[in-house]
Amino acid sequence: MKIALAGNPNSGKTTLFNDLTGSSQYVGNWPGVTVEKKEGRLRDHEDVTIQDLPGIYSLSPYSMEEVVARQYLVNERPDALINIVDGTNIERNLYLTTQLLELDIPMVLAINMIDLVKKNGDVIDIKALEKELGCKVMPLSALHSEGSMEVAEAAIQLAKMRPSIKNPHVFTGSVEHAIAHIEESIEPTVGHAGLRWAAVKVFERDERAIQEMHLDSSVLDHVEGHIVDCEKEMDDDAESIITGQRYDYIAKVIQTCVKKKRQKGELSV
Ligand code: GDP
Ligand code: K
Ligand code: MG
Repeated sequence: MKIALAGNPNSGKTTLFNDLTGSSQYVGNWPGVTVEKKEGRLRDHEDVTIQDLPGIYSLSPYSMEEVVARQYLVNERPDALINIVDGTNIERNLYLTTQLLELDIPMVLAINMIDLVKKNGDVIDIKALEKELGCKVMPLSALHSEGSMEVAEAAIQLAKMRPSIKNPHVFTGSVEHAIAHIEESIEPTVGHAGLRWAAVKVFERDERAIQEMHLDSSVLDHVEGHIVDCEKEMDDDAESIITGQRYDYIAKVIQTCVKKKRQKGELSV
């Protein structure tokens, strides 16, 4: 069984990876690029490999790290994902989370640095986050080895049960409408696994991702009509629509699930 570790830089990926694998690590490079590839065996689990992915902020192909991570996730489809986020910086970290959820790979969202979150007096409502995002959410303090094995065990369980991720409605009606049309058009070629991920990429006109889907030009021409309609309605370009709505969605989730202790000097309203 293969479990991949994904997260922003400095979210604690290396700390968690070391905690989970101990000394059973193999370090190399991803094929063709000088991005480090680390793999290890999960402690006390002969049959579970932990695959460390490069630290990334999104699955857009703007850096070699992002390309490596998304090619691995899309093509290899690990049995489960641990998405580690920095709990003290959760709003920024959730951008990647919304993209990972679209892949429909069983996923545990591990809210790391929970020791610091508590020390700051902030409260993250784990259950509310689970409800909003539709995936398993767990607190973690990788540095203190609190919750690491629990997160890994939860990922193993999900890999065995393979529950389908119920994607939250991240986008507005007209965007979801276009995405639904795209899903229908590309499913015969792309298949069911990661269909929503692929549809969003087609909507964004992500050339590299589209190239790898090997879609017929007639399919692309057909969906282009839906994309243009949506852009006209929203008076914005498709890629900006997706990015902007992800941020809006995350802001709403944070408002519901995170209570920040007021800073000194801040007015209560
Ligand atoms: P990576 O870039 O995602 O691999 O992050 P690292 O594992 O290198 O961690 C970044 C920094 O956060 C390091 O200084 C870690 O010691 C620290 N760190 C990681 N996990 C925790 C945690 O649970 N609590 C605290 N307080 N610090 C942590
Ligand atoms: K680091
Ligand atoms: Mg690291």
